[in-house]
Amino acid sequence: MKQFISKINTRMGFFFLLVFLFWLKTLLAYFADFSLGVSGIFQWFIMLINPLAITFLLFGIALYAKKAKIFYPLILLIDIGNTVLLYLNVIYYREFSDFMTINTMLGYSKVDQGLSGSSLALTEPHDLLFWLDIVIILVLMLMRKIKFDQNPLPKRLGFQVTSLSVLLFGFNLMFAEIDRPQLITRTFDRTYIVKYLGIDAFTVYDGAKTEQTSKMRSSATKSELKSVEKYVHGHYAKSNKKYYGIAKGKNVIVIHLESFQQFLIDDKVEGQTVTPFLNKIYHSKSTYAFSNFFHQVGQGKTSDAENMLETGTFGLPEGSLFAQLGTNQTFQAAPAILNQEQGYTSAVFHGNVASFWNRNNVYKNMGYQYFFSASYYDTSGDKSTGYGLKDKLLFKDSIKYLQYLQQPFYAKYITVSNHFPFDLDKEDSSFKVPNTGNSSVNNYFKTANYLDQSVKEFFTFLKKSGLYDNSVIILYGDHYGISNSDNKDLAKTFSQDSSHFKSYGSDPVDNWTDWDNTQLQRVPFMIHIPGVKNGGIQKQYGGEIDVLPTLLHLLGINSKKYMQFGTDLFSSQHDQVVAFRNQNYITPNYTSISGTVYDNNTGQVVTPTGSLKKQIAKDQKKVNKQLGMSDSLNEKNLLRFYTPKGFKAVNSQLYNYANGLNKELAVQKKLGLKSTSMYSNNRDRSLEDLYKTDAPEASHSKSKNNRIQITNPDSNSGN
Ligand code: GP9
Ligand code: MN
Repeated sequence: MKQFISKINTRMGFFFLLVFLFWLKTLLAYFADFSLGVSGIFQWFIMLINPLAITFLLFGIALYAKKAKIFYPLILLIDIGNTVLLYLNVIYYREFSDFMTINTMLGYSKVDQGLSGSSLALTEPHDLLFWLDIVIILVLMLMRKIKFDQNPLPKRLGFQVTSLSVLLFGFNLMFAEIDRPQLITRTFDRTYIVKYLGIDAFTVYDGAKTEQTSKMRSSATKSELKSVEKYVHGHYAKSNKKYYGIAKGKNVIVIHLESFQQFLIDDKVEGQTVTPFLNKIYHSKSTYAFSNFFHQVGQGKTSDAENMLETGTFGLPEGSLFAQLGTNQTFQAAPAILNQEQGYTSAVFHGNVASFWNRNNVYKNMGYQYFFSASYYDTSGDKSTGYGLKDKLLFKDSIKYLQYLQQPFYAKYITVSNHFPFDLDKEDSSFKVPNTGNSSVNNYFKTANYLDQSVKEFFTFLKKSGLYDNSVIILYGDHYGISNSDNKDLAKTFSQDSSHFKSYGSDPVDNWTDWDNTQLQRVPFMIHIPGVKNGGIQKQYGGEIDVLPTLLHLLGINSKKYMQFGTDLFSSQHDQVVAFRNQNYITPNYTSISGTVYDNNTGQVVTPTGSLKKQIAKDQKKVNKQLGMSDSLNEKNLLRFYTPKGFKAVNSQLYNYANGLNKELAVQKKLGLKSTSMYSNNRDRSLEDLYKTDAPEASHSKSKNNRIQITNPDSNSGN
């Protein structure tokens, strides 16, 4: 003990003591207050070390102080400051199941109300431990048990500790990237940043992002809006009379087919049809199915696809718009447009946590009335995979909420089971997978088949319940499942269905090119309108950016006054130059990849001359302009300067996604006989029993363990 006292009576001893105690209280917060969803030894190891690097770095600043009367107060101030940040996050997390952003701290957040008086009511007995060490040390100092060590430390020591902490942080980042690739570039959930890098790193990261965003926004001017307006109106494609309003007043059900690529449609492997039901929908006379439709996502992946379909604007050049800008972004999105133009109710059904991709905040800014995320379902035990509730259960368990939605409604289902690395429990599928030597490629076919089965079960319910007849069902793939680096392994399956893959040539595996990679970026886009007889395969080239103007025109809403960067796919003026987020592009005739041009008829590289050269340059200029204008609008949040005629800006404060069921029931009760919910139309009887599934988990009772960490940022107001 004596030895310990003498040690902490040296500056280095005191330094290590404070670092150790701060590390301990951070772990206390990790274990007692945050739900970081840690699984596996490696994640535990990363979580245990992640407070160290920045604590050494911050506390190490005091080591540069020569005088004791500077060193001690400084290191204590740093300790107190860091403890305040940690403790504020603990309280904030108890209220919002989320971490405090700089904007929230500064009270700039449009959505997060920030800490309120009632937050203090959220204190807990163990909170004392966050402050006890500081109090004890101050008392011991006052009692001169801990004395100031007047001996200055060697100058280089401060520098050594700083370099050590930078090195340590480098390792921490490397371990994090190993376990969760693209953690920083694809910040899909703040919880992951804290789990892998700690609260301090999260706050610094968020600060840098906020600074970057506010710089861009503060310099934004109305004139920049003018040039975007000019571009959008010049690019607008007039609707096609033949299709305008044909789905007016129908419910809109959007089914997001996770990581589902077009090549799966009609594909056979190991003698099995991979997606028999979706093939049937694809070829149905009631479906407008697009065979040359491409995803246009960037690093935001699903969230980029959602952004394009909901707003008609692209994702960001880097990172995710939802995660980076979503909390304070002005949106003029489908839920609000359909509600204001035609009184639609709106809801999202998704089996993952509400905070993933910052959806909880983004949907409020979009005007979504309901968000039934993971906390609304039993996701325990084998009912979920890493990304949330299995698709068959999502569709089935959603009925208890769907049946109370007032019609017409705009409802989106975001499936997750067909997600990299395409794991599925044995009990869920007996599909025979090919052997390409690449397990994620092999399993992709199994999860795609599982998704196909789950959509089939849902359609069966739609028909039985009668919802089918007064709905338009949109099905789309959000982005590739198989990445370019695995495409050669995928190509090994092409010979099993060579006619289906004839455009890839006789020996695709050995002659694989970037052109082949680009052709595989097609995703399904199907507009299924029961009762329509003139459906069929649509060959016009297009992408996710074109969906919203296409849908609005089908519903009889003119999209001209809205800032959207795509064009109606049915319009004779539709723009068939499809931009990819990285400025590559494809047209019916050519594919341009980093300036190399391929002829789509042959798949071969061409050297453009004369008029072709001009055309290629013109198309590239067009692509860069389209992306540039969208980025200007989003990065500078220019929609805050623009209100479409008759459109009322969304007030996100009006939305809270807790208690969704009670809210539906309250609306239904208030409307009484005027209620248009399925339940009311079914003479106030539930339709849940109509739903049939062969999901083995459906009969499994709730279990303690859970593959996803359930949080609902709005839950403290009850769910
Ligand atoms: C997460 C899910 C998948 O909730 O939507 O997102 P992704 O990883 O595909 O972007
Ligand atoms: Mn996705």
